[in-house]
Amino acid sequence: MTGVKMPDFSNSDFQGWSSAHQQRFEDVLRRLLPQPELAPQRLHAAMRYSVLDGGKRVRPLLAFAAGELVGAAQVRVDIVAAAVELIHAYSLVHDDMPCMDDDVLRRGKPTCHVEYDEATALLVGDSLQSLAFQLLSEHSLCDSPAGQLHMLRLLAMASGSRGMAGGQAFDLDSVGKQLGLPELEFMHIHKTGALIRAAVLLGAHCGDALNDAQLEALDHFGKCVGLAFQVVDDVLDAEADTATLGKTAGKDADNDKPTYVTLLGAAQAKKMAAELHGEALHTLAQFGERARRLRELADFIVIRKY
Ligand code: GRG
Repeated sequence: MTGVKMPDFSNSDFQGWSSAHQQRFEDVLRRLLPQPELAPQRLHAAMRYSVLDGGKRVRPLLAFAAGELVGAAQVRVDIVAAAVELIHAYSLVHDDMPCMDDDVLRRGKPTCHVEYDEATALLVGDSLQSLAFQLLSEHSLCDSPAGQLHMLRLLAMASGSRGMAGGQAFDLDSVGKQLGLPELEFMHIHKTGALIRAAVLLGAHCGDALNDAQLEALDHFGKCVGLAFQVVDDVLDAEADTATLGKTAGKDADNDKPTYVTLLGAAQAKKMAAELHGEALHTLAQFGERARRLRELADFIVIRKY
C-alpha cells in the first residue's frame, strides 16, 4: 500500500485524538479548496467561507476512525474525508437558503446566502459537490480501479435522490404533517444517515480489505450512529440555545416539522438515542481494540451538547 499510515495519536484520549485530527484536517481542506486568488474569486471565497473554520467535523472523524481500523494511508483517508465534508457543507449551504429552511445563522456566523447572496450560495453548493467527486476521481484511494469506482458510486448514492437529497425531499414534504415512527426513521436514515454511513465505509475502503460480513457490520454501525445523530439533533434543537448550537435553535417547532421529540417526547427520544448507541457498540465488538475511535465517536454523538 502507498502513502504514510495514519498519524500515531494512539496515546491520546478522545479529546486529544479528535482535536489533533481536526487541526490537521483544516489544513487539508485549505489546500484542497480553490485558492481565494483564483478566478472567480467571489465564488471561491464563498466556498472557503462555507467550509473552513467551523463545524464539528464528525463525518471526517468517522472516516479517520474507520481508516485506523483498516490500517489505511492517511493521504487516502484525507481525500475521502474531504469529499464527504464538502458534500455535507454543500447540503448545509443549500438547506439554509430561503427556498428550503431559510436560516440566517450557521456554525456561529451568517449563512452563505446572507453573507454573499442567493445565487452565489446556489453555486457554492453546486461547486462543492463537483469538487468532492473531482477529488475522489483524481487521487488513488484504494488498490484497484474497480474498488475506486465502487467508492465513487458509494458517495454518489449517499448524496443523491436515493440518499441525502431524497431525504431532504421527504423532509420538505413532511412540513405540517403527522408522520409515524417508520416514516420519520426512513426520512432521517436518508437525509442525515446516508452521508454518515458513507463516511464510515469510505474510510474503511481506504485500507486493508475487509470481508463482506465486516463491511456489513461497519455499515450497520454507520446506520445506528447516523440515526442516533439525528435523534440527538432533534433533542438539541428543542432543548439547547442558539449560542451553544451556532445555528438557530427551535427551528423544527417553528417550521412545524415532525421530529423524534414531537413524536416521542424528549425522554423517549433520549432513550432511543441510547438504544441506538448500544446497538452501534455491539456491532463493533468483533473488531476489538482496532475500533476504539469508532466507539468513542459513537459515545460523542450521543453525549454531544452542540
Ligand atoms: C439541501 C440536498 C440538501 C440536503 C440537506 C443534511 C441536510 C440535508 C440538511 C442539513 C440541515 C440539518 C440541520 C439537518 C439535521 C442534521 C444535520 C445534518 C445537522 C448538521 O450536521 P452537523 O451537526 O453540523 O454535523 P456541523 O456544522 O457540525 O458540521
